[in-house]
Amino acid sequence: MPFSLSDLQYSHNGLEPIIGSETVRIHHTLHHQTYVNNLNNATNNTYSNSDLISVLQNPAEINNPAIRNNGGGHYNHALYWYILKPLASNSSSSTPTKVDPDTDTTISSLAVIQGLVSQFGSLKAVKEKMTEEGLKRFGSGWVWLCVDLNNQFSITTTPNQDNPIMKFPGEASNNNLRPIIGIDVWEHAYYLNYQNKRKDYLDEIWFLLNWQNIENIYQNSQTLPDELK
Ligand code: MN3
Repeated sequence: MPFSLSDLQYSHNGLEPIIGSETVRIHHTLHHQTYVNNLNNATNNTYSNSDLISVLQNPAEINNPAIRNNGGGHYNHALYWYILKPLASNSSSSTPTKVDPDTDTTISSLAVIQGLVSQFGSLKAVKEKMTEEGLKRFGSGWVWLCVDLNNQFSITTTPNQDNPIMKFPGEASNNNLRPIIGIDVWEHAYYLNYQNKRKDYLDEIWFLLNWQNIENIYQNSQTLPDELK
């Protein structure tokens, strides 16, 4: 079976009010689907989702711009959908509640939370650094929270649909960075809700993070989100 688009684990309106239904629908069924289709065309339908990491780490494949752009697009978006979730609904109100992860006792025992707090001091400090980096990324790209082989975290950005997994021709190593959070800062990810206000989008998406799924990636020696297995 060639590369394929996985279903979302929530409905198109599941990320409201932070990311609207129309944005999720267009982003998933049109943008992400197009990366998948173009990646299959560029690789003659010879690979499936479980091959994606090895394709991204094969310099001979990444040397082809169609594979670099669409392979990155497929992986990046699969991770993005996986690490987001709907806001918790409040039983006493129909309005979902935004919970500050720094005060959320349901996630405080997760290894990823304890590691981040140990290295950065608080999750707020992680958020501020990711927001700062996301604002510095000129044009389209992604901001990443990665972990290395020594369980050290780092925050970085890449242009277009590149990501820290890719191994480029002539590159000795990709530093073995494994993304555990990827935030899309292309305008198509936020324009309908936030127009030019990328900072507001970066501030708000923090409340949508699915820390249990981020923990799954952090604890797993693999890089692939469950959706791609
Ligand atoms: Mn996108």
